[in-house]
Amino acid sequence: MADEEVQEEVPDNAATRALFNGFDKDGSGYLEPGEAVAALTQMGNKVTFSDLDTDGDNRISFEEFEVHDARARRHNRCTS
Ligand SMILES: [Ca+2]
Repeated sequence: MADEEVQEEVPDNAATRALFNGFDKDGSGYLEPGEAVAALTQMGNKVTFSDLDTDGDNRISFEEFEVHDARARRHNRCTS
């Protein structure tokens, strides 16, 4: 039987983390270019891989993804 885990306060970025993990098919913690295609498509192709890959290492870290996602959320709030 699993120990009951203490539920810490859910961080604000939990939804972003879940989204990121959904795209990170191999669980590497990064979105490789092939995985990022699905993410970019879902974002409506308004951004390119290089828009997200701000440090140019050819993969999207959660931090890079989160920055963009936060920006997209702000944008959605403004336009809805
Ligand atoms: Ca990167």
